[in-house]
Amino acid sequence: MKAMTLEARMRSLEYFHELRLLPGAWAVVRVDGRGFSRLTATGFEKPFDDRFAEYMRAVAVELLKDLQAIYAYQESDEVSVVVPPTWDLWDRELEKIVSISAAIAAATFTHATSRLAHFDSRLWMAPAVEDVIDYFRWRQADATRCALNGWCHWTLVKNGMSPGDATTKLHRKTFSHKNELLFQQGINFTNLPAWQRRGVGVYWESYQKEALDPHRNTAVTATRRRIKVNTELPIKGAYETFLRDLLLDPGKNGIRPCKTGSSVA
Ligand SMILES: Nc1nc2c(ncn2[C@@H]2O[C@H](COP(=O)(O)OP(=O)(O)OP(=O)(O)O)[C@@H](O)[C@H]2O)c(=O)[nH]1
Ligand SMILES: [Mg+2]
Repeated sequence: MKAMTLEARMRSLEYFHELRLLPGAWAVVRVDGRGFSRLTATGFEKPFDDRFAEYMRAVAVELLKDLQAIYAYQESDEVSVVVPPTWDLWDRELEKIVSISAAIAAATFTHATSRLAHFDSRLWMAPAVEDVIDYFRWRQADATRCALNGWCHWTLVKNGMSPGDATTKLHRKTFSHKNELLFQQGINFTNLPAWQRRGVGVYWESYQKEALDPHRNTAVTATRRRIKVNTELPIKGAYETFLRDLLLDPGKNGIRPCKTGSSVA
């Protein structure tokens, strides 16, 4: 049998390079800060820090643009970005998607903070848009759960309890128990900023802009699009409707995935 060329043999050992997103599947890529418990231990407010949130939103914006995605959702140290079944960037190669998304997140966060940050990245796939809606309902529920837990934990610690004792006190406690605990400390969970409890959505929106028609020298109204960073996301049925509209008809009102480098007015 004829020996493989060195080129063919080496290429064949790039074993996972053939893996691609399944045809016709929706895909979500989720990046998550690596060891961010340590990274955020000093220099950031607990449980929530406005600057940290800004940096993570910058990560979401970059991923939305670069991956030509429909929607990016950020909570805590993670960002989920959804691409439609027709998406064909990088020939749908799995290795490209996870490595480049992690690199974009790490570069954006590091550039914003001057702290060396790494992200991991993973892929989720499903055949139906309703699965994608469930995915984002799942992440939003996680945001709410983590926000309540974080607020309880750090309120107890700020009031003198050791972190270990605070963890023990909160272990296996119900949602309403934790709400009540916070309330007794003078904090009404439902009055805390929506972005902390619900996470943040990033997507394209259209808007009308006054412009000058240089040929006729008259004022005209042009439709432009820009990135919307929504810190007041709806919840439950309203969030599902919002997502369904966005996912099924991203072209409506000019909201559509953007080619990298195209103009953002
Ligand atoms: N101080 C502060 N910490 C935050 C903020 N947002 C997220 N974090 C922290 O980021 C961490 C995210 O949790 P994880 O992703 O589970 O923990 P991790 O240390 O990053 O671990 P791996 O992801 O497994 O590498 C938690 O410790 C959060 O408290 C914030 O606004 N302020
Ligand atoms: Mg993390």
